[in-house]
Amino acid sequence: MPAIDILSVTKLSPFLEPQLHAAFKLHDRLYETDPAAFAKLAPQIRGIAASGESKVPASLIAQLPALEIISVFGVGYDGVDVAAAKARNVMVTHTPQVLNDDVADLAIGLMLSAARQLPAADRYVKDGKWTSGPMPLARKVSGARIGIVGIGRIGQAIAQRALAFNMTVAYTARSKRAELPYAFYPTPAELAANCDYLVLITPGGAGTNKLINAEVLKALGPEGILVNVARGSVVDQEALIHALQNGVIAGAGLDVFENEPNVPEALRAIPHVVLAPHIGSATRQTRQAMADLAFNNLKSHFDGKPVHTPVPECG
Ligand code: 8YV
Repeated sequence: MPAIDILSVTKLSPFLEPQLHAAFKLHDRLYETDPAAFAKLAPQIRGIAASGESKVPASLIAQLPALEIISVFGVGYDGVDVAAAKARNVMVTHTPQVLNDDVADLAIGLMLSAARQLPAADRYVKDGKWTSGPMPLARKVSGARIGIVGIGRIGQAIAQRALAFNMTVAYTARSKRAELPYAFYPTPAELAANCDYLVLITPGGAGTNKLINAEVLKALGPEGILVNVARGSVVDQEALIHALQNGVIAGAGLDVFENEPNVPEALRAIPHVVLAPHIGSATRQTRQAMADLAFNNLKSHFDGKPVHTPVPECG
């Protein structure tokens, strides 16, 4: 059987790349490095390996007449034009479930870090400032109110952890989930007005673009802290910077940004924000599990078997 040509559209995880190399003929971002070679090869490409941050627009799909499957290494697939893929009968898969714990752990970590000012505390000791007096007092987390924007698999994992901190849990989502024991608010602004920590874990894409705007931040208020482990696109970043600079909200813990990996100097200069470089799923254990799932989706497809985790639109 001739080798199956797969195009990667991202720098692949070291857990995934060797598996793909062993099973397929892998072409790494050829359209960027060698457009002429890509034009020649394009008619043969049968699969795409992408990541959660990858862009797979309709224009790329249109250049690949033999494309059968797009395998995303990540739960989020907002960069993939799923409608264009479906119109061509191209399967799209992702890696749900296996990263729930890691992303939920990081959300709690960022909430604690921003509230208790852990990076500043670390610098305080290392810079020898402790001998001149104590640090300013921080903000309590246990017993406070957490508001979760998006109550899917990861949102529920965050809620579970928050319960262990005796927090009151509320959420907003497209619709109320009757089976969940948490208070539902129909809009992010209403949720923000009724919580101390607003945690974002809703999918990216057009439906949630700049969902968290100046109005929502104002509702969160000067004691409120924003945590984003979703997508940078969910927040109006300019409005957030303005809110942080002017005390509209108290602080933030951010793992995702509008134009990664570029983070504006204005945001980096604010002392009461804690920033992370999109590491929600970045543990060895989880990245291995994601790689196995992303690989097995491709393998099963080309073995003529059903894929393991299609995106809901293709399920
Ligand atoms: C990335 C993510 O996919 O799962 C997601 O949606 O954003 C991440 O897990 C990961 O960083 C690989 O690029």
